[in-house]
Amino acid sequence: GVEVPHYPRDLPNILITGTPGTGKTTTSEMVAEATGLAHINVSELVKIKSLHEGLDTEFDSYILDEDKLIDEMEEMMKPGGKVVDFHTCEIFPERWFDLVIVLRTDNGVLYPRLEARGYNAKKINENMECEIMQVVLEDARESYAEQIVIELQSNSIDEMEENVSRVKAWMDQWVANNKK
Ligand code: DAT
Repeated sequence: GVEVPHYPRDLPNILITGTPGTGKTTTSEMVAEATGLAHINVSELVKIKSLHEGLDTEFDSYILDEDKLIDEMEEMMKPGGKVVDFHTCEIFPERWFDLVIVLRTDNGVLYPRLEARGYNAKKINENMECEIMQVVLEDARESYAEQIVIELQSNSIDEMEENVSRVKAWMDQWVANNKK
């Protein structure tokens, strides 16, 4: 059969995804702090490296150049040890990730977070609908092995701290299981 290239990793790669405002960046920074993994904020990377085809003025967001983004990230992902933060999960190669966290936030909590960001009404509505329809969770379940996709509630600071502890515990276990 065809041999699929596989790059063994000394450390895992974790994807933290979810609708904008669910707490990906804050949680990822805390996970990086707690575990020593390197945080890759994909939205920032897209902006800094111009991995886009300009601005979608209607939604006030960048039109992603997926091929450029994947090329840019491939070498970073190979050795492992990354916590990747992005609102879209189905564009990445499945083999990159050992754990996929989908953050979830209740409507009444998410709405004011999006408002506080100064998003326009169209962008708020788009993101609220995304969360209500569980778009990211369903995309994650379609794109990755069932057992690596974990849904976590992110409504409060307590929940966020609990989520960070869970990811840290998961990582310690991964490292113990993968010791050479
Ligand atoms: P994202 O990266 O998913 O867009 P963020 O980390 O920038 O989200 O968080 C958006 C805002 O909401 C920010 O002001 C921090 C706050 N926040 C996020 N998760 C939270 C939580 N679980 N409890 C309280 N506040 C939270």
